[in-house]
Amino acid sequence: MAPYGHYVDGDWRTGARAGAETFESRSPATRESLGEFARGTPTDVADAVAAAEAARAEWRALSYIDRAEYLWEIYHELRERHDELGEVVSRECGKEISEGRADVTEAWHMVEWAAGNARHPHGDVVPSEIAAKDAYMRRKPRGVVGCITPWNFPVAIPFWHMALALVEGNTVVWKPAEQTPYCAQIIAEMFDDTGIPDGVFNMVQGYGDAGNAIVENDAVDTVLFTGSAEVGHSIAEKLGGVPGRDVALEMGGKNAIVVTEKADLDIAVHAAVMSAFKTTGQRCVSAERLIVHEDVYDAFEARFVDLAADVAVGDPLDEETFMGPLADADQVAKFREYNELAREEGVDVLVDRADLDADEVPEGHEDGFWVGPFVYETEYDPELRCLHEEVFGPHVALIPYAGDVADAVEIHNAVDYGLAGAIISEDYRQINYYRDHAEVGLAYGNLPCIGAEVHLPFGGVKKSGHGPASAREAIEAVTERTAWTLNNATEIEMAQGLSATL
Ligand code: UN1
Repeated sequence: MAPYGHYVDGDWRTGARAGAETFESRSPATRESLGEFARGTPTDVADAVAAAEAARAEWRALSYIDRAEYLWEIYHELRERHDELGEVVSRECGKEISEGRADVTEAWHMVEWAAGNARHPHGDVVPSEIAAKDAYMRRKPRGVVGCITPWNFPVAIPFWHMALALVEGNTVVWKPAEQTPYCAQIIAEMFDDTGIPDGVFNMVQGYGDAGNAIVENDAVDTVLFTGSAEVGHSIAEKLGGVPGRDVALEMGGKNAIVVTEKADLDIAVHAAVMSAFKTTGQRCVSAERLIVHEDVYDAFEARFVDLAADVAVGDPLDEETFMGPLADADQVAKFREYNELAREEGVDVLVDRADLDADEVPEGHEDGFWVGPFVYETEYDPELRCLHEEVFGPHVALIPYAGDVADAVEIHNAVDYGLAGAIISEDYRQINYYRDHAEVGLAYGNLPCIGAEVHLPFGGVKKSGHGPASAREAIEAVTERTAWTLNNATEIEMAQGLSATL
């Protein structure tokens, strides 16, 4: 079978222009192949950007409603094929099946929100300071939006980026993650089926060189990126100061949950397990630090450790599984490296399931990237790298604290990242203190720190982000505004009392 190709200017491109090289998608659970894909080259990206540029005028001339129609078709397809696509997600990126389905749910929620915006367009009308003038802000599409998306939400995150960008009148060039090209292929087929005008939506499969070609192409007006801090910061360096080119970055975190002495421990344990182990710790919002008051520490630790020792690792397609495999060999290597580092830094290891016993690995899945939780206890120490660097796996530190909520929040904030965090407490004063002082873009009270709602701005502060890459405020990244004033009088009257007499 010919390799799957790119979708450029309304055509599937699998021929010579697709480049000679191909790559394979393999399930992280079984290593079975999900298909062979053309590896995009900078030339493919240049063609896609040229197509997107050429399609701009026609697309922006359509009304919001007409543009949204294409997205509504995708919305219905995502809903109709929800379970089938959820299974594809689980097969390709290893998330257990309820999370595979949730990825698709999140995608249709986002499409619904963005397409729904077409019936609820934003705008600002303000009175002019001069009676005979009208003043209002007009939003216009930026032009070509480049989207670079990760493997951990292979269906939802592309729609975070693309749905609003398209409804707002931009054309799109998308480079999906090289780990999940099959999900990307299905999404591109959905766009193709809608009959969206050629060049409005383009997808080039491939690796970092293809992503980089998007970043380096001056005709791409805005780059929306979700992924590692390393890549995100390099994009920021390239585009941060370039006038006329915009960027919204959503990167990692070293997220924490504060469990105070006033916590309901049922909620605390539940929130911690969900936040640390769902998606095998591979959400950018996953918690890797649990900061627990000394008065409840022993009780919390006993319960959390029991669950971590027992949490069901297994076949992602099995409904009983809580944690699927890690995504690839690099993730496994990084996870083990940080576990080793934590040991070297002198932590007290409480659970180490990094090398699963043979009988814990599901039958027929021996080649998968299996790991279980690694949990340790340590006093807070600003020198410990394991407490400050993101691992992106089920690597969890329990950090006891004494004193009041301000002491916990100090530890919570003592990292370069600022994506997500939570407080578990029954005391509203503690909760309010956390709300006001936690240095994160997504803060939760008595909840896990995962599972954001799609209509809320998603993004971090400090080294975690730069402008929300999705939802409400992403409108800033995919549009530009004109302040428009219109004179309705027969004479000119101006602000600042400027004389308009000749
Ligand atoms: C990510 O963590 O990479 O809030 C994205 C959540 C999801 C999105 C997470 N809605 O957990």
